[in-house]
Amino acid sequence: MKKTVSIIGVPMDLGQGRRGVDMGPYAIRYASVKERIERLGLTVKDQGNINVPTAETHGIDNEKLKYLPEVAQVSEDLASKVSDTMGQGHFPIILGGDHSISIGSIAGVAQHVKKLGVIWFDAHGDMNTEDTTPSGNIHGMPLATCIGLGNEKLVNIAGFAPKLRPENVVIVGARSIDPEERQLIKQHGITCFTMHEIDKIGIAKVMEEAIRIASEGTEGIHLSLDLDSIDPDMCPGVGTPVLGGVTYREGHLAMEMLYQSGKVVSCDLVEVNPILDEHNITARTAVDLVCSLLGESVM
Ligand code: 4U7
Ligand code: MN
Ligand code: MN
Ligand code: MN
Repeated sequence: MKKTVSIIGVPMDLGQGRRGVDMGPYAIRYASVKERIERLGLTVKDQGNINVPTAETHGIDNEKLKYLPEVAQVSEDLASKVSDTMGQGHFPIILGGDHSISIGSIAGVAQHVKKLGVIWFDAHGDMNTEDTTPSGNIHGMPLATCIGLGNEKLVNIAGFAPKLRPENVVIVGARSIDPEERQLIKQHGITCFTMHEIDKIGIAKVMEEAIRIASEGTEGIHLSLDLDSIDPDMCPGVGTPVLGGVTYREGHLAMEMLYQSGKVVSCDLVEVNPILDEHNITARTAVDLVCSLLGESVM
């Protein structure tokens, strides 16, 4: 595990329809993310926030790709910031903001880790494109974008594509996948462990497999943690909650196993919306989970 962690906030809400997720980075900081990680003996540098345009000052030109120019600009800025911190040998933790920010964060990480595996913890597939999206919201498209599908401007962020090979991508916790996403997941050979597999074979076996697949022929793993993967009892403050999610303990065991793998190089914490939350419990759960990812509860 690297000894220095860089925190990068992205107050992004242009990738989805519900206001408030732009305050996610502040909610996670308020939950003492820096102090908690420092207690693990790591050095933490808060790099501040990436500038994100205000929704009210921009119109929507394309109903199938809402705020495309703005999301693309933020993605470019975030990619270079993440790439800088990777270049300094840091472990970046990117605080969202909606999940569209992973387009930029993964573009930054993949410049340094040429063969990158990804574990995508999410209730959703995030595998829509402009041709399949039911909402036009870009936060439903980042995983498709990273494997090279969909709008060219998004696919080519940071000047190269694709960022990921689908054979090293694993979705965990899914329980709300659109019909066309399901087809794309199958067609491109992405592994998807839904809640069905977690219920049936248990989170330990699922994570063992997930880590194996994301590790095969790769130099590192990026964890993209959408807090709506966790059950709404512990994570009610998300824009698109779905019942029947990963429990608090299952989430922790997954993070601990990722820590033990020694393969994780970076992570996103996304979709925390303090306006929809109850006493900041979603941000607090996010901080608890990231501390487990960094080794808090493994002796
Ligand atoms: B999240 C959805 F239609 N699939 O594309 C869409 F159900 O980053 C939801 O995982 C996307 O929170 C959820 O809009 C995106 C919808
Ligand atoms: Mn504009
Ligand atoms: Mn997501
Ligand atoms: Mn989701």
